[in-house]
Amino acid sequence: MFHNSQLLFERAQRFIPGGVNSPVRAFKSVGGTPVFMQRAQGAYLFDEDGNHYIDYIASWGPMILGHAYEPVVQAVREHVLTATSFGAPTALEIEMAELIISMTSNVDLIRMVNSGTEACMSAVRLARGYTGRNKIIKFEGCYHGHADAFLVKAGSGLATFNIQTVPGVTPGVAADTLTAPYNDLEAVRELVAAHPDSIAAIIIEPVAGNMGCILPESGFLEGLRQICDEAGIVFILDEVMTGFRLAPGGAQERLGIEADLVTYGKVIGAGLPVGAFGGKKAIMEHISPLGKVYQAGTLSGNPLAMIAGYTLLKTLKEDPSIYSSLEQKTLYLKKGLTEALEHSGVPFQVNQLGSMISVHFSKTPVVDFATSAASDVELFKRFFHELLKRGVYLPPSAFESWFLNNALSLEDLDKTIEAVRQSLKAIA
Ligand code: HOZ
Repeated sequence: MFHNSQLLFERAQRFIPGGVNSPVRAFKSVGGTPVFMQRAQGAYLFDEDGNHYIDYIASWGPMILGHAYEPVVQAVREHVLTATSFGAPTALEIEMAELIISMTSNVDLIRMVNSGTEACMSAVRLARGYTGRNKIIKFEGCYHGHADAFLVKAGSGLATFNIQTVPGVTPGVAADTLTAPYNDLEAVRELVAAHPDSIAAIIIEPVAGNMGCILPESGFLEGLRQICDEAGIVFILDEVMTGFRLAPGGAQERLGIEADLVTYGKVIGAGLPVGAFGGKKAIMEHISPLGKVYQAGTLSGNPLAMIAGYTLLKTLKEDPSIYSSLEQKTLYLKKGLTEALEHSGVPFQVNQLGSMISVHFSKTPVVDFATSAASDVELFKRFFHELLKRGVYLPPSAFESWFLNNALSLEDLDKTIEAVRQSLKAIA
């Protein structure tokens, strides 16, 4: 079934560390051979062995309307003939910035970068430059990309591979990153009290997607907002996963919360490499060339990435019914999953908001990294492989959110639910 993938993986490992260009893809935590993909269309992935899968990763978020969404493909096709990169300003970058700003209530200025990592790294540098302070607070199990400052008690691949401290991150950098459990306001208050006038920023995924999907408890984000206001701390929402996914205005709109700086990635590039950070003018004006906080990039604002992202975002802005459709599909899946899981008798939790959802095999509610890590990861591995065999592609880790795309049909969801039933029977 995976013959060609196996051959490709063997070959890949000769030239690429671990055979992959991003660790979670290696299937190391679920075992087996990573599936090498050949093409994707709508809700489906097609691999190198002629198998196809219903996709619940959506490239880890970007493909919100499904793969090869025709208007994006068309726009990229047209633009590639004009230039692939100028390294000079273009009118399209203004269109993109105007569109993003029109979709958010509190972004006055926005700077395009090439990835979510770059966006978060730059936002933290800006917060430090703006406040003149060094420390940041992040949350255990949250992942803001692989910049040094974030690789402390991080989620995603670090949770997947149980990497507690990362060689290469200097003790000095790590000491400037303070951590608190997700949903624990009191822990944040204590950190702020213990480090007066030293904390530049609090950065958080407003809905965590890198330890499975974890929702903020009522009042948690509002509490952080208040702490930031009281202590002069820059509040950064990492909307790399949630931006333009939970609502046209992201988690800020969906949850009614406003940050000082926001970071974007994934959906903003429609599958091309894009990130962005933006926010209040008074802070953003400290970025070079207006201010001295330096940040730059040869491919930033790349015309192909801009036209892809612009075309997708415009569709999302003009047709908000996409969000209700996505939510209905996700709720339908949630109901089917819940019934199948209840029937199987395994302990489970299904966390969901909008089109983000995940299953933890656990008796106790999953509200932070400790409760996520306490779930039955061995069972998840078997569940993952049984579903893969049945043509359903989940994230190959218990510590990642699933992302639905709007190309999924009710038939796809029914097939998935049936595959879940059969998989649970097989692993019982
Ligand atoms: N950072 C992604 C998971 N949260 C994984 C990216 C990838 O492997 O493509």
